Amino acid sequence: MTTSKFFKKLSIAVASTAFMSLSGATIAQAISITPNNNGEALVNEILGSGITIDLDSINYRGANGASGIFTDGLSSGIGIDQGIILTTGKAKDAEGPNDLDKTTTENNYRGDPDLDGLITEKTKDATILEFEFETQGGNVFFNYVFASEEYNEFVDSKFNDVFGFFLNGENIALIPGTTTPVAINTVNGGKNLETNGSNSEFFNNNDPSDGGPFFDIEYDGFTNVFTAQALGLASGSHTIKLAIADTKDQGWDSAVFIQAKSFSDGGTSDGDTSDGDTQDVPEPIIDGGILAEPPAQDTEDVPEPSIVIGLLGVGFAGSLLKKKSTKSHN
Ligand SMILES: [Ca+2]
Ligand SMILES: [Ca+2]
Ligand SMILES: [Ca+2]
Ligand SMILES: [Ca+2]
Repeated sequence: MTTSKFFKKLSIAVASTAFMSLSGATIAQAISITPNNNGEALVNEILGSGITIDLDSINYRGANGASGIFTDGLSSGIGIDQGIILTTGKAKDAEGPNDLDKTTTENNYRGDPDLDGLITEKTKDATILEFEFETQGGNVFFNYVFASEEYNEFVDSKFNDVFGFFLNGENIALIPGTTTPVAINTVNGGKNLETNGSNSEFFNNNDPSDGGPFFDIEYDGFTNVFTAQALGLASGSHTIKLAIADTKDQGWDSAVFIQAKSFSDGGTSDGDTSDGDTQDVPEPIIDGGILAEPPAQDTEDVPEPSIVIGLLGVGFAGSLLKKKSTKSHN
C-alpha cells in the first residue's frame, strides 16, 4: 500500500481504539472465562492442524480454578478471541472491569524449577500444562499474550512474574528476534510509566493508576500477540511444557492466554480482522522497525501494524493522564 494509505489506516486505528477505551464501560460483550483444570480439554482447545498429541502424556499441574477457556477476547482488546488461560491466581479474575491494582489469589501452590531458571528469584503458584506431540511439517507455532497485575507498579522489581514455553526443555517464549524471555521486566512501559520501558512497543497499558483502564479486562497491562515458534524439528515425539508462575510471593497475579487451534505446524492468523487482514497468515511478530518504516508496497499477506500503533496511542494517552503512586507488595 502507499504511505498515505498506511497513515490513513493508522489514524483510523488510533481513533477507533481510543473510542473503544472511552466507551469501554458500556460495551456489553467482554472476555468471558470458564474455569477448567482438565489437561485434555485445555490441550484440545489449542490443538491446530498438523500436530498429533499423545493423550496419555498430558500432565496438568495447578491449583483449582487457576486455568480455563476464554471467549470474546477481541472485545476486550487482547488481540486473541478464544483459547485457554493459565494463571498464577484465579482464571475467572481475568474478567473485567479492571477495578483493582493488585488482584491476588494465594493458591499456596509450589513454583517451578524451569521457571526459576529464567529469573533471579524463586517462583510460586505455578500452573503447568505439559504434553508430547509430533509435528507433520517439522515446525510448531502458537500465539499468545502475557498479562499481569504487577504492571505498572512492580516493573523492574523482584516481583518479576514469568512464564515459559519449554520445547524439549528450551524456552521458546521469547521477545521476537531475541533470546530474551517474556516477563514483567522485559516487556513494559516503565515503572508507573515513569521510567524507560523495556520493549514497550509490545506493551499495552491498562493500569487504573496510570490513566486506565482502557480495556475491559482485569489485568493492568499485557503484551501484544506474540508467536512462539520452532522450526525444523526432527521427526518423532517432542515435549512442550507451558508454565507460568508468580515470582517471590503469591500476590499480584499474572496470566498467559494461548489462542485456540493455534498450536499447529503452520502459522495461524490471530483472527483479528479489524486490521483488515483477510488471509490466514501469522500476524503477531511485528518488530519495532515497521513502526518507523511502513511497507513500501501493497502486500496483502503481510501483517499490518495498525492495531499495535493504535494501542501505543492509547498507552501514550494513559501516560499523560496517570497519577503518581508508590506501592508496597504487602
Ligand atoms: Ca487490575
Ligand atoms: Ca497493578
Ligand atoms: Ca497468586
Ligand atoms: Ca505476582
